[in-house]
Amino acid sequence: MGKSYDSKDIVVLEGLDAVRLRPGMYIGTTGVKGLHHILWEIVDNSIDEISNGYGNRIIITLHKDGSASVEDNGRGIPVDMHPTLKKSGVEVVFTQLHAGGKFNNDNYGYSGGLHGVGASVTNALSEWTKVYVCKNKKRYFMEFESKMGDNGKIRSGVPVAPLMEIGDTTKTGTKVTFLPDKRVFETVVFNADTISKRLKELAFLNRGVYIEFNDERTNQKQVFAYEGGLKDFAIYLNEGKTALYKEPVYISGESKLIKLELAIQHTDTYTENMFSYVNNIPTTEGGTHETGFKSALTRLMNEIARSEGWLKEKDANLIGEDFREGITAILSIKMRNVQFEGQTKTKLGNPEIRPEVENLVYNELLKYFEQKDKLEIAEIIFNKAKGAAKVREAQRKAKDLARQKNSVDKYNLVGKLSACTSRKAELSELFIVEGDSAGGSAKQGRDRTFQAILPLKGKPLNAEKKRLDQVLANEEIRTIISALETGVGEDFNIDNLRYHKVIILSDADQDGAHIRAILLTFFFRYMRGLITNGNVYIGLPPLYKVYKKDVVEYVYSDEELPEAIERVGKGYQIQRYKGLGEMNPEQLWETTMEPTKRNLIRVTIEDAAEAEKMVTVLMGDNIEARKAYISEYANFDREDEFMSKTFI
Ligand code: TSJ
Repeated sequence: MGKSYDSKDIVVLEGLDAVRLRPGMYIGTTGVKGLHHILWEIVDNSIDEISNGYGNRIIITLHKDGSASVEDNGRGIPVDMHPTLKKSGVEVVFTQLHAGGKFNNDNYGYSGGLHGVGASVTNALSEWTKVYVCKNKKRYFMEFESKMGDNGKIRSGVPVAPLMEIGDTTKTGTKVTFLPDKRVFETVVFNADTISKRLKELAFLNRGVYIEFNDERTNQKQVFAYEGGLKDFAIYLNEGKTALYKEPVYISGESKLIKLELAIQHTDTYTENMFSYVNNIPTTEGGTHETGFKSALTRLMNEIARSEGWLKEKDANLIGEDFREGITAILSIKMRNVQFEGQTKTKLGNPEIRPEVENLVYNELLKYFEQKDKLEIAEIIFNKAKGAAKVREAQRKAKDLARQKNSVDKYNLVGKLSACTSRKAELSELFIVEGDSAGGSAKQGRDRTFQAILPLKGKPLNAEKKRLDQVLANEEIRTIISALETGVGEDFNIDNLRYHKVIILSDADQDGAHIRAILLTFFFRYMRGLITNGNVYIGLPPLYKVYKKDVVEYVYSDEELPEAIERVGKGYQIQRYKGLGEMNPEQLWETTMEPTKRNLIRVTIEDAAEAEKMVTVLMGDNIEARKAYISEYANFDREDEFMSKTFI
């Protein structure tokens, strides 16, 4: 061994020592994940060799002593001397720390060149590494070890001896065995399930590769080999589901920057199963390649649908999600200079890849569907998407309505509705009271345990001839809807009624009658169940108060007035109420709200229909009908015929 060898060696060794000093920098963690990482560093090299077209089999073996072997039938790691480093290719691969060899930044190319990436990291974190190469009709061997140096520090991955020729062979290939260092890892026990799962994935991703997995600890052997590659992957992922077409769609292609493969198969399910890979690494967070694929699929499918007449001119394009309902898609690209982003560094960030993938997928997929009998697959996919679009549209409508209802629920009520304390709907009453001042008296006079008060400011709008959304837009109406909790229109559900008595309390004048009519019209049209179920009442305030000292009688109609005067007797006084607002809270309670004394009229469906007719005429566009109605029913008072005379 010459001096120059030694001095160069020191530089290299310092490099590997850095790996042992900060393993996290190179393998992320020294936990069980890091342990497997150093295995994958080796496996990846074999996969690379094979996906470049050299060899077709890999054998992974876990030995009883805790070591692991990876063997392939590729060309074998170069054994010739590196002209400047004056070392064999094998030694360079295992002792030279690759520049930028940081964790999860596997920037190696996909077609030849930078083999051996990561092998030095595995070597640095192993107690020993043994390398066998079959090449040039010869067998070669080299061994490395990490052992205590004179300075008391461990020297990592030091060659035990230079590469040696140890025999003859007709085969080619590489076999690497390494023992993960107990002084580095928290655990040195490989997990067969983890390895088996990843090997299976690698076998799907690399069509034609034969991967054998031997666990000598348990004497278990598994073989993964898929002639169909990604196609088989899609079929495997869709096992147990009903595929909408038997053969997965499969395309592959190459551009300046990437090599690409894609398999898709739709099932009768509704979720999107997208799996993407860059250089065999899963990109679970997606990235620019996925985006490119999705754009291509959406654009192409819409274009085919138009040219085939599946989408008519008046039809809107379907959206991406429609075409991906029930899809199982596997996208695998190979590229250089990968930039990973995202929370877990599993998202492809390279912006230049998006158009590259989009164009490739668009062109290849177009070619695919142009083949004999393949257009019907496009049609199946389109029909599935059309179903998705229909559901999407229906859901949007339902959501809009729910949102509207929701806003009705939350809107306006603060400070307006004075709720009652009881949650028992059968016992609860809602007074809809005309005017703020009467509303105020009602709030003070009520029995708050079961009586809720909702004052109405102005006239609520005319419910006639208005579409539901316009009706809902009215503040007063929204307040009523939200207070009742039944929903409105198609959503009306009497079971959710919050108050079993809904009592309209308006003045005994024309305006009051009008407000009643409008409210009844609204209930008639949009909450009819409220009326047919007998929950709507008209509250009757007294017309007169006849009194003398401590004798008081309230009179609710002109007919009753003479009898009342007689009962009170000589020296009586009469007060005529013009509106609810003239009564103080106690009087309102006593005359109109107190259940044993008040007069309520239960509104019948005929009453409501009549009210609607009146409102229709009075507030509609037909001026002639309006005039005729007014001249016939000029006097609006409580005797209006839309009210039944049923007192309760
Ligand atoms: F990780 C590793 F480097 F230690 C490793 C590499 C481990 C294993 C199990 C296999 C391999 C490996 C490397 N398999 N095949 C190769 N091939 C090459 O390194 C190679 C062979 C020939 C040529 C050439 O240009 O002739 C180039 C390369 C990179």
